[in-house]
Amino acid sequence: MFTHALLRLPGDNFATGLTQASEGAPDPELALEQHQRYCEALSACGLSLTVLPADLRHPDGCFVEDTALITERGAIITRPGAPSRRGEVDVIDAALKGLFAEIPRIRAPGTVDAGDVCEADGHFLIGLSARTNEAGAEELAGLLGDLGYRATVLDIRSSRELLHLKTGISYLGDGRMLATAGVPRVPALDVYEIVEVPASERYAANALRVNEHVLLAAGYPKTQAAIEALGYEIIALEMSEFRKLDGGLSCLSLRW
Ligand code: CIR
Repeated sequence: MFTHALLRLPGDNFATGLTQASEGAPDPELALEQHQRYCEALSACGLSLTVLPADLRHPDGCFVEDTALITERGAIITRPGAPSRRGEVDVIDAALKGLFAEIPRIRAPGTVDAGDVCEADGHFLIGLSARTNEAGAEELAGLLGDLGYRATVLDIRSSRELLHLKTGISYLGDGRMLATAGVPRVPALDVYEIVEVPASERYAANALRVNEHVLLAAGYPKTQAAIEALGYEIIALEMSEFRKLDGGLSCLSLRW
């Protein structure tokens, strides 16, 4: 059960964030509106929110999920793979201090974007990607091991369309994993009931189970129907401006 979330507002220079998408520049005002709806959805799920102000030094700063991994047993500060995003961690570290006991950090040369980390009931799947390197994945697996968790590393570097592991999979709970065809079907995934996201809707694979609801990007009817058929209640959210910067729905918050 989640009770809290930490978020950061997108700033006026949001459109200068990193992207490989070719969908045009995002509109910062519309991004702010969509962020507001996202905050309302988390509140409707029962979470208390801390919303940090935008920081113009970090146009990607609203994608807070990449900067820390929060588990029931402790938090870990990452070392983002993109050099322009490294400084984002300091304000997140400061915001989490006092809430979690000792907060270790991933150290150089390791890099980890926590968008590459998918937790499924205490088992952590860590994607090796263009952002998360082997040293980072190993260090993270060790830190999770210290907390008593199991971690498995999956290499997604050949799946070019996946920025992060969670671009392609999301754990719905109850043994169910939402997944696109682009994700390598490694043995570690065999234990889950796979809920397929068609290639035409692959952006919808980054969904977020929050307590009794599933937050899903709006405009992906097949994925929405497949999740609803399993009995979940969906809150559909417009994500167009974040999608233009390769940002998924989960990356806009840290939850605990
Ligand atoms: C980036 O390229 O780092 C940002 N524009 C998007 C990060 C999205 N993060 C995520 O999906 N976890």
